Amino acid sequence: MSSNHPRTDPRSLGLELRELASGLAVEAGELIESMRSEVDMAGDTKSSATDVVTAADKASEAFIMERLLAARPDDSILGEEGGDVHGTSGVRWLIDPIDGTTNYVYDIPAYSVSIGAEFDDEMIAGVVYEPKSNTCYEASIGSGAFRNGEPITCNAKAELATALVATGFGYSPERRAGQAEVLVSLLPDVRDIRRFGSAALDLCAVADGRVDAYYEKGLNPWDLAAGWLIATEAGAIAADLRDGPPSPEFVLAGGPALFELLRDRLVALEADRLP
Ligand code: LIP
Repeated sequence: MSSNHPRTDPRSLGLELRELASGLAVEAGELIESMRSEVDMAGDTKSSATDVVTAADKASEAFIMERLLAARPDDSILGEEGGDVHGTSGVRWLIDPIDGTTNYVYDIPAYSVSIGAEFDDEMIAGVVYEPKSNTCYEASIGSGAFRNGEPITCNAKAELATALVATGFGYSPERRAGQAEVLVSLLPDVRDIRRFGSAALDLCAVADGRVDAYYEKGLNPWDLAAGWLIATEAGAIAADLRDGPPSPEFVLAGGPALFELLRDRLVALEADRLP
């Protein structure tokens, strides 16, 4: 990757941005927990009747953006709830103010605040904070992945038959029908499936070995940003099915041996070719 900012060391900048993001993710987590009494089950919806957004999503994103720009006014920011700031520093923040909003609305303890940072288009820092369990996952490029400060590594599983695989489903009925067909074909081949409802936490579960792999089609950049780096810094491979980086087209993450096995199976099922 050729940098537009040659004098900047991504590794040291990553450490600096990780520290900034981890403090903000915890404070944003405290904010959304303080707003629990305001949760409206109906809420507003976005891409479909099941794609909910709450006042807490919006408040969390506004809080994180305000604090990031106060600390680093020349950075760019992309947020799930409309945050869109163009800066000149080469750093771009990707914010999912509540990843797993449906779980937040139903008070199911599997939602997170996800903050990722790119430098010259390369992920260099990521933090995923789960407020219910007060668990903070974080990573910066070349410096490893951590859960509450303890180093984490992915599993080295090398067979499908005993692999515990996480996945998720989109909001459009057409895509969900295709994802269900893939799931029906894959389920007999693996140990079991888990659907936690937060892509960021799915990727962190790969990073600390609580699942062996995770795949999903149709995520947004903010869903992926931080968890992807945390998984790769924990030794996992995270990519699409066609030798490219994770994208809204597809993400598959797992230990190297299992990644190859699952990638071949998902390619055969054309899991990334769904509507
Ligand atoms: C969610 C993702 C999850 C996916 C859900 C939803 P949100 O993000 O984290 O993996 O399966 O459909 O997209 O919308 O809660 O921020």
